[in-house]
Amino acid sequence: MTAEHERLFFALWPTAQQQHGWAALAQQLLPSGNGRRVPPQNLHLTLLYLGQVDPETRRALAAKVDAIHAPAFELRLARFGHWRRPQVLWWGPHETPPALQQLVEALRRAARACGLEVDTRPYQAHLTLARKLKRNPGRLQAEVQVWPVKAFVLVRSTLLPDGARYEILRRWRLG
Ligand code: 3AM
Repeated sequence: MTAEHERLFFALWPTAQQQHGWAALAQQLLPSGNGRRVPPQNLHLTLLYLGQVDPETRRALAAKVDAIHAPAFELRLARFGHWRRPQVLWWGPHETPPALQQLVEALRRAARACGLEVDTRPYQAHLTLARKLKRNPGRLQAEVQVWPVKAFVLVRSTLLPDGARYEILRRWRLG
């Protein structure tokens, strides 16, 4: 790895208004002291984590992604989940919309074609609300949020002492 490598991932990025509303909801649902809530500006739904990518691979990947034609879709954030091992509280749909599943598969194929090692596990759509939970938050409920998804983004992640900083590098429209 060289200094030119960047830590990248593809994601669905909510509007600032959605991010603030959802962060406020997480604050209501999760008592302080149980984990670290994701700050509003960092809330996102990961499509594909790429890891460290060099500039040439990034260019080749962007060209492949330019050729993906995928429809817009609606995502219904309807259930909360707690993963014990990564100590994460997440929000997601009951079922992954087929258009989202196909988009993730197309991104995985594009990344693999560029020589990147990608997750082969079944895709599980989730928006992480809090990390490092000390205990199971129990059953949580909120009004279903319908998220009209019209684009996806490529994001650079920089790990800083007080958490991750995310920068959107590119955006692709859906539909
Ligand atoms: O959307 P979530 O929070 O699930 O956990 C990281 C975050 O996912 C994940 O990539 C997303 C954007 O940072 N991530 C970080 N390191 C990872 C790794 N080595 C990873 N996912 C898979 N493998």
